[in-house]
Amino acid sequence: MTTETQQDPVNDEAELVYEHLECDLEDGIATLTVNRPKALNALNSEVLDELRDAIVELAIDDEVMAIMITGAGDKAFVAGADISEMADMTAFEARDHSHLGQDVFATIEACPKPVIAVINGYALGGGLELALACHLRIASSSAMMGLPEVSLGLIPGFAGTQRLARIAGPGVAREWIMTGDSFSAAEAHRVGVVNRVAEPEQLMEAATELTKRIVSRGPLAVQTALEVIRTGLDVGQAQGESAEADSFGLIFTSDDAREGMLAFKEKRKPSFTGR
Ligand code: DAK
Repeated sequence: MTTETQQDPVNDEAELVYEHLECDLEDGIATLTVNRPKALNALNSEVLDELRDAIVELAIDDEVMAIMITGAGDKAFVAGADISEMADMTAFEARDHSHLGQDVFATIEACPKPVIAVINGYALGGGLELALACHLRIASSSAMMGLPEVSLGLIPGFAGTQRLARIAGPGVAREWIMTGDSFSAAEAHRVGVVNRVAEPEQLMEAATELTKRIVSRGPLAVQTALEVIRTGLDVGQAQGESAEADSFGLIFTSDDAREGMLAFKEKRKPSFTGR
């Protein structure tokens, strides 16, 4: 493990420092940058461990309202799982590695705060699987995406077979996975793999603007909606609707719901507290 704990001289609080991840916080939005530019930000075990630590930490940080994940440099978001690390794995090691990636990405998907993938270049293999685990995806118009594992004689191992089929439908998933082809951001947008596309020089601004809009809404409502959507996708529509009704009732106990409806009646902007 390369993570160490350092003292933040300003806040006098412990903060995590990572070897392959940068973490910045501005206006309640944490930006996590995967930083291995020499390997086009490929995900090795250390990066995966660091990603999980960072998400767990940010999820419980009261100052953090949302998280954006991107890649260092202007060439790649993440060019995949680290092929050099995987090349010599035994079958058992490969299965453990698959479980590691699946577990880290499940942690991202289950994060109660909105997580937005900012795809600034290649998002291939494990890189696209990382983006698919995020709640929203915004891509640079020059980004290329795909699941090229079959070109290496492999299959996606970090839940890409499952998430791509759920996000874009089984037809798209089968085509992308069986051909191993790379697709443009425009094509990814057309089939629903990414939510939005922005020009490269406007990508961070567009992603921040979208994230700020989400952060301005009732935080409890946003978190609850995320959870209900995830639950419904796991258990099916009937149980999902039951979870929705329960959560709808529960959220009426919140100050935010009272404030939101009162502000509407008083024709003013609501002031949410997340309580
Ligand atoms: N892993 C390791 N290194 C990588 C990498 C990767 N995925 N992608 C790029 N690099 C390294 C290159 O080796 C090169 O390093 P040096 O040779 O300079 O030391 C450096 O990054 C720059 O790359 P290039 O020189 O190749 O740059 P180009 O602009 O020419 O090409 C490229 C960019 C993205 C088209 C090309 O690098 C490329 O094709 N990269 C590989 C993309 C790829 O196939 N990605 C999917 C990886 S497979 C599983 C678990 C997980 C998975 C599968 C199974 N189980 C455990 C069962 C997931 C698999 C994958 O993600």
